[in-house]
Amino acid sequence: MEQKRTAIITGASSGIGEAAAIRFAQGGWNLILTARRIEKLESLKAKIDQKYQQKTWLFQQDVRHPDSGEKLAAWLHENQIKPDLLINNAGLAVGVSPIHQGVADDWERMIDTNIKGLLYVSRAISEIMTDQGFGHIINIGSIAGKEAYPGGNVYCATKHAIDGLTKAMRIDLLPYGIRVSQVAPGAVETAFSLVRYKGNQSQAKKVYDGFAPLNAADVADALWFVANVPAHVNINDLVIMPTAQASAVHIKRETTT
Ligand code: NDP
Ligand code: 8X3
Repeated sequence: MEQKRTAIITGASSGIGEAAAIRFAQGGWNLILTARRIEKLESLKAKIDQKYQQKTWLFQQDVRHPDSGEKLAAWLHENQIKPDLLINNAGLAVGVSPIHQGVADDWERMIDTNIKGLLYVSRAISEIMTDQGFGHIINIGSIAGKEAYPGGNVYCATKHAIDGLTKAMRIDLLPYGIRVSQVAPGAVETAFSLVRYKGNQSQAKKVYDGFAPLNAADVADALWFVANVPAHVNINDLVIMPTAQASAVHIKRETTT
């Protein structure tokens, strides 16, 4: 019988991470799901366990802690789990202030989560992958990592960092046969905008007004594709956009008057 493959998905308690967990469970992969909100992960696991036969483990972590990656690696080691795939998905935008009115705490949350958190987890898991001699890392970038837009400043900078890091990680891990990919979505309707607008529902809702954004399952399907191409193929970079969005700022909205 073919060995089931195992994916680690960070930020699996909501949105794209949650949808990816469901997509990979449906495809028969074992899962290690991480996030800060363990109760959300528990209800997702209950939903997955009811429907699918694979194994799901939960690991509570705040990726901002410098030892977040090492703790996860130690847990994998204790449980003798060899990860085939790491999806670096945990991330957020906070605030839309222009640079001259920026809020240092917002900047720190984004830099600490999106850049440093991804580094801490990747450092530890890529070392496991180089030791075991196989693995694949998919970083969730963004259209914000390809372009800049008004009020996007630090969030865009963090996603540009992921764009650059993905290329650099691919070079460092080339000798070990470890694949490194980026999936970079445009507008996806999740809790993302609610977090960005600090809980303001009406501002968050406006982001998706008048057009059909991506949903989290669309991105999960793209992740599934990137993870399941033949072993000699690597998708370096997959930009996925709503049909109604041509760039970070060009969105075709239907107006209701
Ligand atoms: P959600 O807000 O729905 O999900 C974000 C996830 O990240 C949650 O599971 C959250 O879990 C986790 N997370 C946030 N901070 C931390 C932390 N410090 N430690 C661990 N986990 C954390 O948004 P999305 O699903 O949309 O976002 C997922 C990724 O996709 C992000 O990297 C985002 O930048 C990216 N993206 C989103 C787009 C969009 O339009 N929605 C477009 C392009 C990229 P918890 O709070 O439980 O810790
Ligand atoms: C999220 C998409 O356009 O808000 O990364 O930056 S956008």
